[in-house]
Amino acid sequence: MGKEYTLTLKHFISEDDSNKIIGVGVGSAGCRIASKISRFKTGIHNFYYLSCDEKDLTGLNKNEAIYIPPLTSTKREPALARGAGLKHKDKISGILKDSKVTFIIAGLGGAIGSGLAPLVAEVAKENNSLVFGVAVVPSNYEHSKLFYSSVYLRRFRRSCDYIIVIDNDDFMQRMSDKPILEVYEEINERIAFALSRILGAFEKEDYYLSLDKVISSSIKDRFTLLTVSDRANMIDAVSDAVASIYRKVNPAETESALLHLSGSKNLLAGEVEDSVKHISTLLGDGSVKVEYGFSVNGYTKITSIVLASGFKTVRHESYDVLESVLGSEREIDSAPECAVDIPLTNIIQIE
Ligand SMILES: Nc1nc2c(ncn2[C@@H]2O[C@H](COP(=O)(O)OP(=O)(O)OP(=O)(O)O)[C@@H](O)[C@H]2O)c(=O)[nH]1
Ligand SMILES: [Mg+2]
Repeated sequence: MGKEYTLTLKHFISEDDSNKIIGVGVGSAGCRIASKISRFKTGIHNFYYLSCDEKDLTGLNKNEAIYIPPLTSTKREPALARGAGLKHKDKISGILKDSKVTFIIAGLGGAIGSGLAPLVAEVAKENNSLVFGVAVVPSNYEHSKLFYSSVYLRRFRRSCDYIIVIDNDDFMQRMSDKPILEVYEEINERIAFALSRILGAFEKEDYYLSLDKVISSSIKDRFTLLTVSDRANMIDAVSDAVASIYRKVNPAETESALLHLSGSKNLLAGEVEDSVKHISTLLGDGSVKVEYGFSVNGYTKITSIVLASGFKTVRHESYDVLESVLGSEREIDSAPECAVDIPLTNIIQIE
């Protein structure tokens, strides 16, 4: 394993550039989650919201809401959303021109997030930004979404420097008896809270992780998973967050892990130490370095947030049957397909 050279935030950003960390929510889920994250202190300075659906942008500040008119009002497909994005690439480029680090948040499996998020990542990279993709993948029961989410998870990963996967199923199981919109609202709050703690908890008494640590512990071209669990007992909360990792990847591939614990003022030093040891025995080959942080909240339960990196594949990639048949080396069309509306005036009909 042994990384010879570790990248840190300083490689991408100087102190003067510290307002150039940008968050972009794409599509319905992406916009909702990004808007929740914007209410926490995270070190992300500006948020933008991008969609082909005006409903996703209602109530947002005009300068932050970027409407990408759809190519057609009747069909919803990722390729059409990508085509619409390409037509308005200047709008996307405009918001990203000074970005040094870009977080792109999208739910995959629908049309807009799947089609536009990889394009936004490509544009951010063209502007020399370091790009984190935050991909929320659909629950198992959403059969109609799984194929696209699988295809576009791979596309999104290729377009980003780092990709963080969050599984709706981790949260759904615990909230199955509530109305779906309330469930999403609550999941979004949990995701925003988890990301804010991982990126830096900013209260005086907190012992924090940071974007710097996220960068130095993330493995390029590998998947990173974010899992969250709330339990009365710290070890249970950690075990539960790790169990979510086991359900999605081969845990032996873990190369690094960040652990954040949040609970009442009485987090015990011994329990924190046991949790860190526990996680290092459950993930990787026993030599994984676990960095940790903790924060205090008014909540009686303990929240355990784990960011683990190094996975060659995640379960959600396997819903793409073509990939399973052809293998990862071969693709039917390696270019990202997209629909464009160019008038074909120069084509002469041959009798
Ligand atoms: N966590 C969370 N997941 C959501 C939410 N809304 C939708 N999802 C998930 O994200 C996936 C993509 O859904 P949307 O974001 O609604 O899709 P879209 O990108 O807006 O594309 P369209 O289908 O064309 O509207 C879905 O399969 C759901 O699993 C949300 O508010 N929170
Ligand atoms: Mg939508």
